[in-house]
Amino acid sequence: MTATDEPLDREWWKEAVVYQIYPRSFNDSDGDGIGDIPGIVEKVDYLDALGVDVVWLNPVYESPMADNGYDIADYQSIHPEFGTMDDWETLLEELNNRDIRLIMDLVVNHTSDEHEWFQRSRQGDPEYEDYYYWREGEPEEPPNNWESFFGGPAWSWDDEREAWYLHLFDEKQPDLNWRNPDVREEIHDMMNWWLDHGIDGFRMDVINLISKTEGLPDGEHGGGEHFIGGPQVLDYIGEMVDETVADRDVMTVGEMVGVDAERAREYVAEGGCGLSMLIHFEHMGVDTGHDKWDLQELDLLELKRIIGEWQHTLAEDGWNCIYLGNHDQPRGVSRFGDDGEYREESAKMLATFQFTLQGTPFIFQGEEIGMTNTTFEDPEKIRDVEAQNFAEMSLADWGDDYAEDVQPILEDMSRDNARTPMQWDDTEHAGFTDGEPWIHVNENYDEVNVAAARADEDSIWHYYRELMDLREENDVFVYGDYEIIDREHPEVYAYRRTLGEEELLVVCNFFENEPQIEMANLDADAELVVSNYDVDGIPGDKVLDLRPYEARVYRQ
Ligand code: TEU
Repeated sequence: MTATDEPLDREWWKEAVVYQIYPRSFNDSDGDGIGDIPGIVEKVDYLDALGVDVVWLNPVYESPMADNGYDIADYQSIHPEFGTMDDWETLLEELNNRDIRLIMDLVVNHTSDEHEWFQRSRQGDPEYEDYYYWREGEPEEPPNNWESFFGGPAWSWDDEREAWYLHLFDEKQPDLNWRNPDVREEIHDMMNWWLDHGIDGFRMDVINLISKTEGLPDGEHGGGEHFIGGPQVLDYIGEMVDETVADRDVMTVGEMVGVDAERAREYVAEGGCGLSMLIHFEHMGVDTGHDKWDLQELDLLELKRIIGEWQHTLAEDGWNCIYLGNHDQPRGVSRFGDDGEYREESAKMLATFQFTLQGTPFIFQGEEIGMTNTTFEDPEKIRDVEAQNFAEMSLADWGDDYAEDVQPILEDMSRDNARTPMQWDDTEHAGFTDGEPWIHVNENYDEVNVAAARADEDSIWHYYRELMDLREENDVFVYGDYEIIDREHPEVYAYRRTLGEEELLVVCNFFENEPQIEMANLDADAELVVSNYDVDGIPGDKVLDLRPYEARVYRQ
């Protein structure tokens, strides 16, 4: 149903809603405390009831789990903790039976150091010696000053090969040498193998890091200018697209650090290297200072600036991915909303925001019930390698006190916040496992859980359902143009979406205050299609009085 005569550039993945599953923490079927694929199969009816169209599965491949599966030891097998290839086939089938598609995580900037390629490479096997970045030298002096995303130098010394190898992440995640055509070919083959198994695309981990400046020179700021969007990145991705997905009707989502909207066009716009959309990090910086651990007050005007830039730059061609949280970020409601008194209202406001922007919404598991950040009063609770490194560095290098300096920061920003088990009900361990969960369950599970949310018609869960129905039934939600209203308003984010004659007016109060906003273009008889509060009629002067975290969508 469209209100315009111009043909829309329709794609199924533009109209879809993606649901991200972090398998370790979703549902455990065998009592070992770790979520698994049969556990997900048990919940496909849940996904169907929620109404999502695509599942993005975080890595389930063979892995020593130094970075929870982002360190892959075999791309074409399933880690026994998660199940078997047969289990995976069953999952795909059960999802497809419910018209839900499946995209897999593709992690090819690096492998695990336990991957056979690296094992052979460190032994100097002529076929594999060039699969990674190796540099001769002295064990005391790394080849350059690049820094790992997880802290510390991006190089480790290997005693076996007696040389340095590059790892932009953990030392157990050596970077693949994409200059080597054999590496690229192996990766294309592996991708085609998965595609031939019937998947609907990939989410591509840090895919704009795969090209490094020739000679690996020293850099400023940890060397990022030599590996973020490196010299051959467009060629490598373009070739990969040509060799794998180009003739298939699938979606490709590139995860890219350090990319802005203009640069994004090179990847997702007409004439670019052919990806569907990308996960960028720009709006993840609107509440942080010099680094991710430095949490500050949300800068709403900055959020408007960034979102606006992406909405406009990719409006004509290209496409946005809209997310407020994932397995690498703290919980959206704790970070951008309020996880106390206004948890429900603010979670609904954030959902309204997410579902009314132009782009494909990505829901991270638990968001649909307003799951929150957790507590780390005991350092033993830390599971994530990045958080562990941060805590170690703070305590050892800077002499910080755990309870005073480290704990509050982890509670705001640790990736573990997103990784606590999915809260299914109010039974022990939130119904996630019969065993001991690998990571602690958030204490609020007796109140915040799926069973309670589904039983309550006013819940966040039902609100998500409503938004998904609206998006499905009204093209303007998906394809409408975006235009900001009252850009300088410090508390309210309001905008208009238009498609032909159809128009939506969206108003989101991002704070606990009770601000006013004048909506001059709001018709007296506009229809309120969704809101997180009961709303009276439209006042004659068009000045709306908003309550804490209030969100409204009008159609006219
Ligand atoms: O994340 C990329 C990435 O840049 C993050 O590591 C980010 O720097 C960090 O999480 C901010 O806290 C991807 C995966 O999503 C992440 O889980 C992996 O750890 C990482 O790549 C390495 O594969």
